[in-house]
Amino acid sequence: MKDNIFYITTPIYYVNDVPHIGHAYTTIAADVIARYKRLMDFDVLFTTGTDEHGEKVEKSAKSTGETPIELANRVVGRFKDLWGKLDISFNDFIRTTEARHKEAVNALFDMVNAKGDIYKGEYEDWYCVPCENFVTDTQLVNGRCPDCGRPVEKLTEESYFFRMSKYQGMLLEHIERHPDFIQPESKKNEVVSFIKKGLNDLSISRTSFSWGIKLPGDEKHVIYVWFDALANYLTVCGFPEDTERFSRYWPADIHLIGKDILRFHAVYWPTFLMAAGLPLPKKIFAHGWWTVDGQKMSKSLGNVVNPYETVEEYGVDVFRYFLLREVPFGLDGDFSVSSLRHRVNGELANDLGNLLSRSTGMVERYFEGVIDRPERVLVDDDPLTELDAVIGEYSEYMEGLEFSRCLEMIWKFIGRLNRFVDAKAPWVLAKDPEKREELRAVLYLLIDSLKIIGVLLYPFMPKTSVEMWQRLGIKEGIESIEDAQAGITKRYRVTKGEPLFKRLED
Ligand code: ME8
Repeated sequence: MKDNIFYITTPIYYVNDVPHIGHAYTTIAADVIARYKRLMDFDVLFTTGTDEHGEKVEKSAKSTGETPIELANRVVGRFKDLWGKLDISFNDFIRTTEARHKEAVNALFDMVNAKGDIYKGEYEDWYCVPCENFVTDTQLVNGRCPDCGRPVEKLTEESYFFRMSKYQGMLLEHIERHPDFIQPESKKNEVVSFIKKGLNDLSISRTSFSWGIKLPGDEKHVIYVWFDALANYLTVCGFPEDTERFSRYWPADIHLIGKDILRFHAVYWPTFLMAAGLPLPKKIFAHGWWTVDGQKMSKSLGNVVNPYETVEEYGVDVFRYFLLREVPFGLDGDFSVSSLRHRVNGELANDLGNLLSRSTGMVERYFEGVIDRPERVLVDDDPLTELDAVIGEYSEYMEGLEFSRCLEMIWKFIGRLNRFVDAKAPWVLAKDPEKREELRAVLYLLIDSLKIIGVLLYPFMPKTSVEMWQRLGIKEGIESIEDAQAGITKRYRVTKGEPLFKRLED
């Protein structure tokens, strides 16, 4: 077994909605990190799943005339299907209605209870059903939910409470001592000022509906959906039974989430874990939100980007590339077909696609498709002398989740190679029989560079990378960053094939 261990999670998505671009974004980003870590020879646990309990799902099922589990069974298929289409390489898919999860939630509850941090009381406050969140009077904005702006309901009920207030100081101290715990920085600051305003105890059970995990010892209550959902991160790594697996993977290296659910992950979750005496995740990274053509995405505006249709129309790798290239990870971004088209035509079809087709085309034309590694170095201005720097920057950006800068840097290298072709003008060298070895060296170097680009792009565009390798005649799979070394392949047998990316017309 590998010693390098890496555990990354996505949120588990509510089954009352079908998957949209937002869900796809988080999941693709997590996939890019998981694939990168595997290239770096890590034993990766990458998990996703669905959040199936709670009032919101119960209400939604009522409106569609299904039972909650029927609704969940139907919608979970949509998520799994989409992850297949988007080449998401998760290792485990958790549904909160599974028996293993109930066991984990009960165990976590018992640990917190044993600490004396759960007590029975009476709850009265505003509740936002879409957010599954209680809101105090002072948090309301114009009488509505401060997060989503929708109307809230007044709820009074008997409830069990978690002594979250007790952990305020410990949590602040943890955040201070672990500067990477909440990222990006701006989001961390928001969390810190929220905590400093004072943490209340948290109601963690409900009696007003029944779709959830029953509270151990008081079956009238169901466990609050966020207590239930957050525990999924423990369930998937074997908690509580499989202690070997649990100690191997927990704590998680990254919980990747959208900024909308940061408070649950950066305040509630760590305090639950502190109470249970379990280690905290190493990093919680909150990315930004997508708007569409400058507007908030919403069902009523009818502008929700459907990832199935986008992939059908443009291809999976174009979608993956666009989402990670367009917006610095952590900031909000805007989805528009015109900027997608612009990137496809410029960066994918022109810069990368052309480099591959002109390089393989010349090997076909001048060497009947077979290029051998030259014996001597004959080329000046060799772009591969910059390879160490490229790989160094690549790792730095990937570790920092700076995907757009990483891609930008790879494209700088692609640009450098395109300029190298123009400067060397192999079509001129080909006319002079005495320059045959120099021509071979130039073309070998280009093909070798394309192999390396295939490795670097693999986390982002796995299908494209594999296709590039196939065109270069490499039979092995892309497995390790070690594959991004220059000059180890003795012979390439290339085929030019169709353009890698089709240009998109207006
Ligand atoms: O919150 N832009 O599930 P959810 C970017 N079940 N990302 C977006 C987005 C947008 N416009 N809209 C949604 C839940 N997302 C809970 C999570 S975890 C223990 C429980 C993404 O189905 C983003 O990652 O509402 C956000 O955090 C997630 O979808 C919310 O998914």
